Amino acid sequence: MTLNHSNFELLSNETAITLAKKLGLVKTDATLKCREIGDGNLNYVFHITDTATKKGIIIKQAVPYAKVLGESWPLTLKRAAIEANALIHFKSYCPEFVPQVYYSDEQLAITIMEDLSHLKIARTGLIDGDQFPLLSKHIGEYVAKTAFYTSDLHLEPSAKKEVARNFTNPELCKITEVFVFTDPFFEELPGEYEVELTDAAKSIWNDQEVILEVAKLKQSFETEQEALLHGDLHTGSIFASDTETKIIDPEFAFYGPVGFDLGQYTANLLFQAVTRNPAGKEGIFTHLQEFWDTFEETYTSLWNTQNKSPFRQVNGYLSYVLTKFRKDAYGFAGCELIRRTIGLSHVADLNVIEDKETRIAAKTATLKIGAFLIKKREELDVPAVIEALKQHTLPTYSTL
Ligand code: SR1
Ligand code: MG
Repeated sequence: MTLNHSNFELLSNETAITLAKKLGLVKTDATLKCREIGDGNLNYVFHITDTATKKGIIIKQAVPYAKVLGESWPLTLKRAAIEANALIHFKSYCPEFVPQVYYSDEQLAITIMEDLSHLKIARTGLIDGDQFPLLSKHIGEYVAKTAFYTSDLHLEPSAKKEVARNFTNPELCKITEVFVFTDPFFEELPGEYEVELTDAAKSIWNDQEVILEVAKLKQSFETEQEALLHGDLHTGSIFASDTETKIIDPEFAFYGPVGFDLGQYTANLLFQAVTRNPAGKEGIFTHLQEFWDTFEETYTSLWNTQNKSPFRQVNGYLSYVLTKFRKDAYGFAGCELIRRTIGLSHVADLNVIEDKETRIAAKTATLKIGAFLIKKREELDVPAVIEALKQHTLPTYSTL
């Protein structure tokens, strides 16, 4: 469906409040405050709070271009509807890990949802040294449930294809195809990196084994329809506290290979593992192990109790599926480590390191580990990845 942009109007703090009142989502006689708090790459986010009760709501609005790239990169407003539908879909499988959607409007490209400001963005918290003891178990459970319940093992084949059709998301997939799987792997294509990283970047561009494996991973992203993915499951898409976890921002949702969600989360833990001192690294290794253990345990339990496939008890089938997810995931994780280092969209985990020598050493390490994961993905498990991480020590560490 083509949207008619003539009904689109960018909200302001004032019109956001007027809209919330009109929809009955806030009291009309309340004293309300609104702030635009969007710090992501694509959208605006309005946070409205009742100054007396301190209760709030969030209005997220897409604009017809990628905010970070400017109007030169037009982007469908339909992504707002995809995000709202994905939140509703994922919440039906994992109610505790997904925010409540109160209202959405496809023409205005808005989603109005639960205020999560009592939580912290997981990336920020991890950089600050927050432990988030349940975070990775929760994400493991979330990925297992969404991967299983949206797959052919649970949905009737025709129902699954209908869901997949509704989540056809070519423009957002194109961002991933370009920024994650293409540009970072060719010297002549757009990129952004510090000059001191040139040699390390060249060693990726000149490594034909890496480039061939990335071509295979990109093909898998483009062609496999295993399950409905979040599609951008980095630690900036997660709110967390010591007890609670909420996964937000599924505007990149589409039917793709399960390893992509697993790999993005894995890679974003690895940024932390690289930048921390040996003791801090151990905390991240625990997250990594808990994430993978919980994912595999939850997926296995769903397989054993709710799998509708006549092949479910065939010896070796579950193990084949889990092994495929794992191999794909480490490959995708490698691509994410590399694109966030020399591509166009960086991560604070690396960029907050003030000391230049340490920062360059950290970025050199993420490039090397990225290439290692891509090339060795068939042989890896969590202990092998931890061993590889331990070999990268920085000249000075954060205090974490
Ligand atoms: C142009 S958008 C760059 C990145 O921001 C999003 O969060 C996705 O990760 C995308 O690749
Ligand atoms: Mg996002």
